[in-house]
Amino acid sequence: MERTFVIAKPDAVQRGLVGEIIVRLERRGLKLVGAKFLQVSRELAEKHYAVHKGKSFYEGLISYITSAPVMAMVWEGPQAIVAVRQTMGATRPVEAAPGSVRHDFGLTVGRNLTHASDAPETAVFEIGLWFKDAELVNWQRPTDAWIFEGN
Ligand code: DAT
Ligand code: MG
Repeated sequence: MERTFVIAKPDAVQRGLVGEIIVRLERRGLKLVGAKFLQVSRELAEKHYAVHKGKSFYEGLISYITSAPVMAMVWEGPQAIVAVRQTMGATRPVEAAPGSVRHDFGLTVGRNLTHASDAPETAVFEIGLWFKDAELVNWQRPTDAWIFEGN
């Protein structure tokens, strides 16, 4: 089963939307296997967003993600990476599909509420960066047979 890393960013926390984001992922059928509420350090932010270093929006992105607490999570399911990105919507809220989190709650790319891993290698890197193995919970959910089947 695939795992992906998700952040409810500072704007989501400040606006009381953490529960809304969790509800949407739970309702989709994804399974929560890790979660922590934390204030992100500059060091962690720089590692997480290393791929964007040097871009025009980099400094703004680092100050945004470190500006207030976040909820960091790991979600599991078939094709979890693409499924979660779809639930979150396109990077720019005005380009995100109606019904997605970024569409339904956002307007600007600098306050787009969530992060979600974009590929299998990124997911492995980000989960390892934010969580220790012992912080991830392997658990059984009897309803899975009613949510997952084949492809
Ligand atoms: P995503 O978060 O959808 O994976 P990304 O990895 O390309 O998007 O960029 C990371 C974050 O950086 C994104 O959520 C918001 C910010 N960002 C991206 N492009 C931007 C831009 N052109 N101007 C301002 N912020 C931007
Ligand atoms: Mg990204």
